[in-house]
Amino acid sequence: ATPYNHKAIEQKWRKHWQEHPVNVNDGKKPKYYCLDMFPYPSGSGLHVGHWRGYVISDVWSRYKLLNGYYVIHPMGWDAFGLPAENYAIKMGTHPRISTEANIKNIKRQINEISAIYDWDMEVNTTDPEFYKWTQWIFVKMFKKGLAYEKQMPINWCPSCKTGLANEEVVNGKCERCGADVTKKNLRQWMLKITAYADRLLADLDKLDWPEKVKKMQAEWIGKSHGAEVNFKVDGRDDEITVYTTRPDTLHGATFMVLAPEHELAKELATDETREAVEEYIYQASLKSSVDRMQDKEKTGVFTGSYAINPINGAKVPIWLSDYVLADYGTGAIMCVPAHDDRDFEFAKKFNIPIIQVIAKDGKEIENMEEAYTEASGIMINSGDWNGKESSELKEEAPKIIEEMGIGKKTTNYKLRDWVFSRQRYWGEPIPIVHCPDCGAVPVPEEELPLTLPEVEKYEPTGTGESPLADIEEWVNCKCPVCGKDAKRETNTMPQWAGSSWYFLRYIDNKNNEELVSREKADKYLPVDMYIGGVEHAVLHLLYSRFYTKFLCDIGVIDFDEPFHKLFNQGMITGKNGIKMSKSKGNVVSPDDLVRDYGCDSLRMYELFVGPPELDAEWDESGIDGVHRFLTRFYKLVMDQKDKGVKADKELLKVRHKLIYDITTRLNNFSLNTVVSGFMEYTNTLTAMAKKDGVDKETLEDAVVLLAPFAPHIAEELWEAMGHEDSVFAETWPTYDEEAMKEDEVEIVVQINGKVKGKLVIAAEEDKDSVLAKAKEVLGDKLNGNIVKEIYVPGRIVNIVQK
Ligand code: ANZ
Ligand code: ZN
Repeated sequence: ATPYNHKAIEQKWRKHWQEHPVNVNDGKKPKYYCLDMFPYPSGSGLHVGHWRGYVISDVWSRYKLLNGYYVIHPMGWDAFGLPAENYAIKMGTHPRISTEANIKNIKRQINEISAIYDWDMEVNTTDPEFYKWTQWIFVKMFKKGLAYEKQMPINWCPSCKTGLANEEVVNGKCERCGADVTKKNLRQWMLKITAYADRLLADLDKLDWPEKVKKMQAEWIGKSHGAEVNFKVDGRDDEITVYTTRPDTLHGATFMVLAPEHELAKELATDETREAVEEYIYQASLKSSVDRMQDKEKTGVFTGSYAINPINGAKVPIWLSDYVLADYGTGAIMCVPAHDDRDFEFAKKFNIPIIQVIAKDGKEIENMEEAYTEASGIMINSGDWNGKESSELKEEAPKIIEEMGIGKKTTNYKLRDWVFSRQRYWGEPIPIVHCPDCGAVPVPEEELPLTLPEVEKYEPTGTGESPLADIEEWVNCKCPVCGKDAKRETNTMPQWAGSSWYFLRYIDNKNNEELVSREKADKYLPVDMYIGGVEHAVLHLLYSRFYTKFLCDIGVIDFDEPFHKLFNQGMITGKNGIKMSKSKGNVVSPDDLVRDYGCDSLRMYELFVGPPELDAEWDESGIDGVHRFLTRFYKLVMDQKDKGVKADKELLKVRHKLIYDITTRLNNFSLNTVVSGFMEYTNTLTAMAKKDGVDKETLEDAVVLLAPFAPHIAEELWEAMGHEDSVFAETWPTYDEEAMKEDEVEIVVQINGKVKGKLVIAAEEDKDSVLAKAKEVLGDKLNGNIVKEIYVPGRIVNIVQK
């Protein structure tokens, strides 16, 4: 037979599959929806790291196909956002044009993967027919009171000249450009995701997701229980309410801290402190919230005023410090330096008394060197509460506080409403009209999409308005309610808007009447498996869950969680674990590898580099080994297929073990060991072929098993074996446990736990017979008094002698 020629084979089948798709909806098969996180069509194209996720999802899709499903496996483009816009600013090319060119190039590259994408389902978030529905969802949210305007200090990137959501600020820097993020007071559109906080938290239980991701989401939502306690300001009418999760420590509160933005911050200053207080408030306004949370030396200023601790009447100083955030809890805290690290550090620095109120063994520590932060121990220095167990008191205290009339039991969330406006050009226009009489009025639904007008300059104005503000004929309009002169909203939506719901659109992407027809949604949704990078563990997934719940609530769909199962693949890095990027010059393009080794080899090598959930360093030399394996496999099947060999017991055993190993490893997503399994079994079968030959049925099963991984070679071999239908019309082989059983096993023979010999026995041999044989093997090494004889079936005999 001719040797393996990947080029000819891959070309042939690619063409064939185009004319005869292997994944068709016959209306009878059950559906399986396997979704990739859709890419941003960047100018630099795909590298081998991008391939990994797409290969994993295609393997999984083809596996489901072979299990009798109609697989929904779509692809599309998340194409609004900053990179295209920044490119437009630099080169003067309209973002639409550069985006279209990038999509064309990436689509060509993606087709090299030979995945079973259904391009009829393609979506593009920048297509007005798509963003019509992104705007429609906004209008629906507005009508339900979930989209609202707010004047607020937001994270501001001075370089991108746009507002950023908290999520887009990483270590105090802009996620996009790396510039230091500051604050700016701007009118913003907000989405009330907090209205869904409880459901977003509780429904995590429904999901078959990695525990790690669920935990990250739960932490982001950050639900905590505690109490609000009211402290009177000494000598004034004012009251300061604090939020605490540790009301049990109330007797230990020796000072208070307010966020510099707190409404009383300035007022509490006295003549002596006023200057310092105002300067401190000003300095804090320049920092981002993320900066403030970070662990660095505490700063603060004494206001000059005192408050009264309501539990014991103690007079405590009121300070300002930027480690207290204005928008969490009440923006004011009671400080218990003995039991909180940050308060301890602050008290040490500013010489504030530290009173221990919880002691591990009931005894006070003489010189505290650090806070005692455990939420268990015996209460001390706490009046009536002395002697109580603190963990119990923690639960009880909110009620006691409520009964005393000094506060109330509360719940808090870290989750904030979502800053949904961007002062940029390349995004969905927010479909709102501002009328001097009617206020903010939504664009009528039947007038959507509100299309993005052409502009001449893409630069953000830097004034906090988007470039759209400069286009008068677009901005000036009539109020949809009263017909008077009005102005359009000029902010656009963030890049997350389209990606929060795109997965609903694929299955009905040409529907002009509805976002998705309910009939189709009921039939084909939700997503069964979602595959993508772990960098989206919090935001994208949280936003998508929020949108899905909202669309469920208004009856568009009938389910409230979008993604049943989630798999996060690890990143492929360059040498030494460095992220692949154009700027580092370590990008490996798949194009050359496909040419030299073939798509099948690259697909399998992408899996072979390591456990798919972990990062892996790219080492090109390994692909040769995978290619050699496919060459051997090809030769094995071609040489043996027509020999008419009958399967003996040994062959049956190998066949069923092969099916078992590949199937279980695949089900566990242990895809790298699937590839090594194929290599090992191919060696075994090649050795058997040299002796008595290999039967056709075993070869056929092996080819079907290989098909999701290396579809072209599998299809070629399948045809060569005389089949007219595609290998993907087959059913995934099943294994027979009986046939897999070993007849004989080798066991270890020990004396007093030390290995002294080996023994081959029948797999089912009984204990007495095995022990007798083991003693024979040991012979005169058995020279003491036997006190115990142990047999671990199929593994070890251990004789204990004295
Ligand atoms: C007294 C206390 C004693 C506290 C103690 C902790 C330990 P989580 O669990 O994250 O909700 N806190 C409240 N509002 C804050 C704000 N705006 N900025 C910074 N810190 C704030 O944390 C709640 C705890 O964080 C609260 O409980 C409060 O400090 C602090 F031994 O109150 B605690
Ligand atoms: Zn009006």
